[in-house]
Amino acid sequence: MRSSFPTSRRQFLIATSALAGAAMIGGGRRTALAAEGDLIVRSQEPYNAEPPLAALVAEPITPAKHFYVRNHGPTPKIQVNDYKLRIEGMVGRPLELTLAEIKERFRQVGGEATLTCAGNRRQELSAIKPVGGVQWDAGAIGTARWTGATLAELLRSVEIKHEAKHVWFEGLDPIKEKDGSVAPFGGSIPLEKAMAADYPVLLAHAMNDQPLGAEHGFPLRTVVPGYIGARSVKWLSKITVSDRPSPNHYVAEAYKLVQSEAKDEVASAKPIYGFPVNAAICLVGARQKAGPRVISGYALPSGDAPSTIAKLELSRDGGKTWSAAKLVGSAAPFTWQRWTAELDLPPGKHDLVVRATDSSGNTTPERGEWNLKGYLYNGWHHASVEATEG
Ligand SMILES: Nc1nc2c(c(=O)[nH]1)N[C@H]1C(S)=C(S)[C@@H](COP(=O)(O)O)O[C@H]1N2
Ligand SMILES: [Mo]
Repeated sequence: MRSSFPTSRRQFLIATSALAGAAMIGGGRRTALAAEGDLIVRSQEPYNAEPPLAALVAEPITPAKHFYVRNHGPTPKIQVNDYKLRIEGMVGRPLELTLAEIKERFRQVGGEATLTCAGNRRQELSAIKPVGGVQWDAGAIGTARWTGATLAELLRSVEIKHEAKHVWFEGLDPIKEKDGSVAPFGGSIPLEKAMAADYPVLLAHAMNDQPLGAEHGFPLRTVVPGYIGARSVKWLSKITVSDRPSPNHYVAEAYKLVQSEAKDEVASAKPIYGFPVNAAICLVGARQKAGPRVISGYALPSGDAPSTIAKLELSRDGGKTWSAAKLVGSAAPFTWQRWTAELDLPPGKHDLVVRATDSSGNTTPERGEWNLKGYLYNGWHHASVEATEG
């Protein structure tokens, strides 16, 4: 029998009550994450890790053990019984909710969305001119099925004042800054995005139908479809409705495209919200026998507006000639799509390149634009392969 949701598998659906029950127990254990070797650790404190690229594209939904972790500070250990989410600011009725109340009072919605770090592929940007920060390969990206209440429904229940324009998020992780001060990680999104009815922003307590793991934000995080991962705040403790973007360091100073650290330049640059169109080659060995083989990777439509991948092209001669690759599975906005291509490589060295175009007409550029913090690299992704005789 055909699925009763032939076109909406990847859309946001009302979650089953079984899940709401399952998510009450467990969670917060590091065992939900990886054994050694499932992730490549980029830094131990704070913990930052990404999967090997071949593992990343093995499945359409990234299992927790292969889901990158991007932490700015220590992972807070939270007792769910002590946990409360506070909603304040430009609201008629400030509110404090336990996790159980968030699950019981609001409709539970589930859907797939890709998270990607703004610093994904920083290694390649660093190759143009070195930048600081976690030196990510192309694995700081993953797609999960998230479940929780919608931010929009929660905000409607607190009566937003008419001058409100932005929604701030604050986490429970104490981050030590260079100047010695300690402050929580924060995010911020425009109110319009917070209220979106399609592809809603979630207050997620489950990832792939399991309670969030400790590293991924247990017990609750935001998931903002289409936006850089930094806006999907983990260990969420506070939501503030305001007429301006959050003054938190990670909104007001970090996560901006700048060429220098000059105060004026940083202050006037806009915070990054949507992620750009992107594509990477993931499964191909650096040395292999000549002959036919299948290679694969991922492509991500731009998150600025609902889009899907329209064209995925592969070159085996460094970008001189291109042919279309095959997109795998169903397409959905704000979600990656995997691709495969069959190649019959003659002996010798080959410079494989991939580029993507989305349905809004955005195309990955030959070279990404250099910026001081190394964000949003989306230049054509190369993989060198040496095919050997016999
Ligand atoms: N509280 C808190 N939330 C956070 C972060 C953090 O350090 N602290 N890192 C952000 C960044 S930069 C990214 S890319 C995503 C990563 O989510 P993940 O670790 O679940 O993959 O979480 C975001 N939310
Ligand atoms: Mo990130």
